[in-house]
Amino acid sequence: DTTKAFVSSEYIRNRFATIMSDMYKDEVPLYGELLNLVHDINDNILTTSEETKKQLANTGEITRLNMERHGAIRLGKPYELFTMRRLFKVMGMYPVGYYDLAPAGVPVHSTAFRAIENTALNQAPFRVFTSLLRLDLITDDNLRNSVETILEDRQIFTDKALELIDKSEKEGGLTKEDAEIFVQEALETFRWHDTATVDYEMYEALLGQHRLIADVVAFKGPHINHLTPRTLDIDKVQAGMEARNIPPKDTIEGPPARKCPILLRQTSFKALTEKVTFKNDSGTGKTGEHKARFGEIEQRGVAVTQKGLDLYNELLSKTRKAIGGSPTAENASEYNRLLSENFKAFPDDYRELQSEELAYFHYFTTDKVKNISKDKVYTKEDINQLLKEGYLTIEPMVYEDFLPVSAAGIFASNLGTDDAKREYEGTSNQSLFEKDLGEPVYKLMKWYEDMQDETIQKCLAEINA
Ligand code: OOG
Ligand code: NI
Repeated sequence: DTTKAFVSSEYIRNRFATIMSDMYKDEVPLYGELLNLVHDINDNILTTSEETKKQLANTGEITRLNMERHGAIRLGKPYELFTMRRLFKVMGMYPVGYYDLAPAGVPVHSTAFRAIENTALNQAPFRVFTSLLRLDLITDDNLRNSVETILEDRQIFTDKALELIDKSEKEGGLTKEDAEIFVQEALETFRWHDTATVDYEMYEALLGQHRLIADVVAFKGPHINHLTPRTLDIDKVQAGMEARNIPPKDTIEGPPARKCPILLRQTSFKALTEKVTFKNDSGTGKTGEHKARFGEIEQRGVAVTQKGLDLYNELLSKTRKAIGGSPTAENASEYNRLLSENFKAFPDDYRELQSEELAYFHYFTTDKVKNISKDKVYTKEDINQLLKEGYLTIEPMVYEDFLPVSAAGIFASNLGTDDAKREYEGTSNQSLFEKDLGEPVYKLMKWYEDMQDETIQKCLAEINA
């Protein structure tokens, strides 16, 4: 029965990413301009740098570059997180990592939904940074109760989307026809609504607690708050934004510019001020303004090991301490100078990052292995020697995930500076998050470790054959 053939989750994911991007371009035209800028800069780099091109071709990333995108949503209650997990699963996206943003002044904890196989990522790289509001961090009891009541009644998913999630779970996939209905129905959840579900007084009360709380609670659904293309040179995009009248954030989050980029660097354009109509008793509605939606750009570098991440965190917090916390417009250039200075302690050479076990790599055999001496069985212990003698080469493994301090900086720059100064004492609560999610998140480091190991084993098998 050929009519019952299921489409792949990569197909559904790409289809969803495409219609989401189209919707966002329509809703936020500046995002479309940002995409053009990023594509121009990427094309330019690919035509001028053979090395970058070769590296991206070897790891398979070249195919995904221009479709690469992540987005973010903020959810209000456990049911929404639980169901969002099921919705993303239909698209082959799974929760990877746990990010606690409370210490950085944002009352949420988060995960990122994404593909978990390298080939699947290269075919359809779309991912969604997903945060859940932490009601336990709302200090005002009355307000917390109101928030719970408001959220209790809200249903962010359409009936048809829920029906198709069930169907996909029961039957193991969706036909092309169902998949098309599914992505259109799922999209409804991410759409912007210019009418709040609360009256002006409640909106102000929520805002008074935290701008983020107003953004989550006052609306019908978790509107997508940004989409993020990947660039090969974020400094060029930052400079290019001003030239195209796209207002950039003051500083780039993450590590400084390097010869061998590590982890993730991000910047954004400032959130739009949008007209909102509030609910009121007579139904006439009062209008006001809300800031939530923006555009972001990311540049991805090599994934680091736990040792590398510890060093990264140490150098970053040393820099932040020196300027007294998060960078501001006033101290941005001092911050950038200090950051570059401090990061001189982080080796900037792939072979050195490899030998000091600071980063993860894909391993490949070279032509030379044809002539390798076969009088022993090679093991993982021999890897460094094989590299040195030219039997193996490495390519950096791209970091596919997020950084909590950077994420908080992105939140803060689009929420207003007052909120950025706040600190929550609340303890991080991964087990509660996983209970609400309905399953544990995938362990971030293990994912890279396993993938690196896979490429090493493949090389050894080839050499020992
Ligand atoms: C999410 C901010 C985090 C990133 O790229 O680190 C994020 C949000 O503003 O909801 O998207
Ligand atoms: Ni983002």
